[in-house]
Amino acid sequence: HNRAIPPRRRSPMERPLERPLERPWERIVVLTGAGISRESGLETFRDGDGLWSRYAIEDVCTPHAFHRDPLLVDRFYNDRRAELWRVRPNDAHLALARLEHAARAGEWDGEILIVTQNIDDLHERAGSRNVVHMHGELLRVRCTACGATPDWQENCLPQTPCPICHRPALRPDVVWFGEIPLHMERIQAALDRCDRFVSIGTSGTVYPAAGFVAQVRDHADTLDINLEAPAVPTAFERSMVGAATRMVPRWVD
Ligand code: BV8
Repeated sequence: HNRAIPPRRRSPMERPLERPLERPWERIVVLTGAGISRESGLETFRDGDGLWSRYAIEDVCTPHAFHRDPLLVDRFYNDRRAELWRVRPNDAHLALARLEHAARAGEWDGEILIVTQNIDDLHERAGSRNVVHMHGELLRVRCTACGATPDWQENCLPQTPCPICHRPALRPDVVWFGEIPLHMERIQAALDRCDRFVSIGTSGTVYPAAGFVAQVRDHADTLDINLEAPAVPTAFERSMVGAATRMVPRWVD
């Protein structure tokens, strides 16, 4: 049969969600960085007014820093944890949650996994459930004595006792420089099978996250959404330059 060549596979993002897609399953991995939370009021790291303009990485974001001055590090994370009560998800977080909901509701044949470098809970508060925090989470601490990882909403100090073993051995449950990122097997499996890789609000300076696009570009469409145009050509095929709250809903809807 000289069947007509099927139309170019079009992504649900190029087609209104209201029409169910006849195309095969689409797997999307979205990598987010601090830029997606910027318009919610959380600071980024490397922008002019970012965290690294006031703190040195080696003072607050390495295991040695915590060993040398645990109080300084605890206060760095306590301040950022306290910020979470003053902010809420923005239209970019909400658009990604809408996309996941549409997949769960069968409005398009696809699945979306958010791999975030962020330690805030704004994706979850926006309604996303398929979220992996590769650098840990602010709202959890880890006991270096018994290994417990209790949820944690308030301040944590060097003398704060672990709620499980009661020893003063708690640390932020985040991945510092030189430490191994979390959930790497699940992330790698999702990257290996994705059709589309979208990076939102990250400077692409920290590995292994910064290396994901090179791993997928032979088998997935790649898109970078950032407030600024890339300074040098990147490995992304396409980019959308603008604020996440404007660009992400446009991409999703
Ligand atoms: C690892 C967690 C091995 C907690 C963070 C020497 C010794 C040891 C390691 C290394 C070494 N040299 C290199 C390394 C590797 C190192 C690394 O990459 N270093 C860099 C500096 C070169 N990486 C590591 O150590 C990692 N571990 O390699 O272990 C391994 C590897 C693979 C498998 C197994 C083992 C661990 C790194 C994790 C560090 N922890 N944070 C915390 O949050 O405090 S890093 C932190 O910065 C973030 O988590 C994030 O990952 C990183 C980058 O931040 P971004 O999110 O990109 O934010 P940034 O401010 O940089 O950029 C914001 C962007 O948003 C900008 O582009 C801006 O234009 C844009 N933007 C702003 N506003 C908006 C916007 N976009 C859209 N809309 C807006 N409104």
